[in-house]
This record gives sequence, C-alpha cells and structure tokens, in this order.
Amino acid sequence: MCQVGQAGRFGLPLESNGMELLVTGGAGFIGANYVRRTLETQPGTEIMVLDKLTYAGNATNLAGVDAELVVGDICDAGLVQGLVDKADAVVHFAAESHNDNSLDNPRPFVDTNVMGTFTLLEAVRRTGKRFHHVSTDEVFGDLALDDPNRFTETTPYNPSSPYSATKAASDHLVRAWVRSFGLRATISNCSNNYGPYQHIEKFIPRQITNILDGRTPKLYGTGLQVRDWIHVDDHNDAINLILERGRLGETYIIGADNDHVNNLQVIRLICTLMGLDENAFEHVADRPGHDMRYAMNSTKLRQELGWEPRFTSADDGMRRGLAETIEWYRDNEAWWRPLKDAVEAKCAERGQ
Ligand code: NAD
Ligand code: TDX
Repeated sequence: MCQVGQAGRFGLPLESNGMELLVTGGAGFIGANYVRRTLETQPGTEIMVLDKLTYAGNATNLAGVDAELVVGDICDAGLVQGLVDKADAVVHFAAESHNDNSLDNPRPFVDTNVMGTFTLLEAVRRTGKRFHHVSTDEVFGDLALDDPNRFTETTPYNPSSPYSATKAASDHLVRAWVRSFGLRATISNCSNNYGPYQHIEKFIPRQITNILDGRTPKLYGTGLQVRDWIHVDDHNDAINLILERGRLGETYIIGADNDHVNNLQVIRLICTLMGLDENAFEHVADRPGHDMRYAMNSTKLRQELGWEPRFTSADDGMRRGLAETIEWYRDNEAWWRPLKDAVEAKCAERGQ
C-alpha cells in the first residue's frame, strides 16, 4: 500500500522542479501564508489558487503575490477537474475551519470538508496527480489535562465537534483512496496555528484586535484548555517537506511542543505584550463540548524528514511569534477593521 516517495519535489524526479501547484483555500489564513512562503523558499514554483472566497477568504491575502487566483468551489467537479489536469500536485487547505460556526450551522462543513474533498480526490484519481491533504489534531478528540500522552499518527480518531468530525471524515476518504485506488497522497495533522492573515474570529487574533479596538479580551470558560500552538510558517515548511520527501500513503503529525501552555497563559501573554495588566480580560460563556487538551508528538516528521520548527518553546519562540503577530495586526488595521463589528456581534449572541 505505502510506496516510498522518490527523492525530488512533490514525489517526482528532481529534474522536474519548477512545477505547477494547485492550492485549494489559498486565500485563507494558512493557505495564503503557504503561497507566500513557498514562492519565497522555492522560487520557480507556479501556483494556481482555487478559493471560493467565503467570509474566511480574502483576495487581498494574495496581494502582490505572483499566483493565479481562480474563484470557485471545490465541490464544482468540472472546474476542479480542469485545474487538476493542469497541475503537477494539489495541496488541499480549503475547508470550513471554525468550531464555533460548526456548532451554529454544521451544513457547510459537511459540504466543503467532506464533499469538497471527495470531489478533489476523484479528479486526482483520474489523473494520478500527487495530493497532499491538510488536516488537524482535532480529529483525535482531546486529552485530559493530566494525561501525559501526545497524539501520534496511530492515535484512534474520536472527533468532538461537527468541524472535527468532517475533517476526520475527509482524512478517512483520503486513506481509502490511497488503499483502494493507489492515490499518491500524504496527510498531515497539525495543531493550532497563529500568525498573520488569521481570521479575527479565532482566539489569538480576536484578542489582539479586541485590545487594539479598546475592547476587553474574552476567555471562554476557565481558560485551562491547552492548544499546542505553532507558527503558521513552521506548519507550511513541514507541508513542503512532506510534499517533497514524505512517503506516499503516510500521515505526519506536525507540532512545535507548546502543549504546556493553556489559554489563560496565552491571553495573559497577549495582554502583557500589548502593555496591559495580565488580568485585563474577562471570562465569557464556555464553548459547548469544548476540547480540553491537544498535544502533538511530531517525532516521525522530525526523524524521517529532518523538520524542526523555528518558533520553538525552548527559546521562548511563542512569545517571539506572538509579538510579531501583534505587530502585523497593528500594522494592518485596514485588513481586519471591516470584519470586527460583525465578528463581535456574532460572539455576543452566543454570550462570548
Ligand atoms: P480559513 O478558514 O482561514 O481558510 C479557509 C479557506 O478555504 C478560505 O479562503 C475559504 O474561502 C476557502 N474555502 C472554504 N470553502 C471553500 C470551498 N467550498 N471551495 C473553495 N474554497 C473554499 O482556514 P485555515 O485556518 O487557513 O485552515 C486551512 C486548513 O488547515 C483547513 O483544512 C483546516 O482544517 C486546516 N488546519 C487549520 C489549523 C488552524 O489552526 N487554523 C490547524 C490545523 C489544520
Ligand atoms: O474568543 C475566544 N476565546 C477563547 O477562549 C475564542 C475564539 C476561542 N477561545 C478558546 C477556545 C479554544 O480552546 O481558545 C482556543 C482556541 O480557539 P480557536 O481559535 O477557535 O481554535 P480551535 O477551536 O482550537 O481550532 C483551531 O485549531 C485547530 C482551528 O480553528 C481549527 O481550524 C484547527 O483545526
């Protein structure tokens, strides 16, 4: 079932560098950072982005970037097939990605995360193209706070929310297409990302923009929940390593060893870095079914492919990464300002 990947880029021979990538969801947070980072670290790569530009996508995330943006839906089989035919490899980020939204209305999550992934897999199956599926730690469910274990590639799936259930379903589809049809695919499961261009509905940018906007930062429940935070560039570098040298059919866990930091500590750090008292936040209603702790064991990725995060916990990398991220939101108010009132109104409806 699992073939050993060849030595060149995207599992193809080395002489075929300068290839064309189809990046789904490339106008969203991680996808746009991926496009930017790939063009910077691997010049000569041609990139086509397929993005529906939902509320979470923004064409300006790709401003000044030498990539083609095709606005469309990954569920549109005809459109997808035409683009897959032109590409050498597909990197699949497109998804509905916010847990709180999936609790309000799960339907778009099933459509995009399950049916959209299915549509891509079928197009890739017809052409034999290389496929990388971007997934999340949440497919494994959560760990208790006192559980010393971390998620590995063999941890059983146990998703909690509609979002994580649809991501789990999409991972299962990819594995089934590998085994049944010999799809040349890899999967990565990464922990919580932070960095520039993240939608302000998410924890870290919501608090940064709350402070910039003179609002009080909002912590769900006790804040004792742990997320294994990773800088978005470290995630994207890992994806490119897997695309180049990962073994076909394999899954790789991506994480930067920040599983000792809880939400309370993160919100206090943001307050402090932004010149407020560390307790200048308020507790708000908790998320129903709130996962307690995520923790990633990325030994396989590190040992097999030599990946190391740049923003490590050892050298206080999270503080450094957060400080840079705060500066980005400070410098890019025009980017987030139009979204702020609507995001806060929606949170207020939920008591958050
Ligand atoms: P995001 O919500 O910021 O961006 C998603 C992008 O997908 C948007 O540009 C949106 O317009 C696009 N999109 C949505 N539905 C589409 C459709 N039907 N057709 C085409 N485009 C569509 O999400 P993100 O945080 O950048 O996450 C990207 C991927 O990484 C997702 O698959 C997510 O599950 C995964 N992931 C995210 C994190 C995280 O911390 N954010 C961690 C691990 C894995
Ligand atoms: O205002 C907030 N206050 C708060 O305390 C928000 C928005 C969140 N939180 C808490 C909930 C979580 O414990 O912060 C933590 C992080 O929340 P989110 O940013 O919503 O991320 P999470 O639900 O952990 O999921 C994220 O990581 C895994 C991404 O959104 C997913 O796409 C990814 O798969």
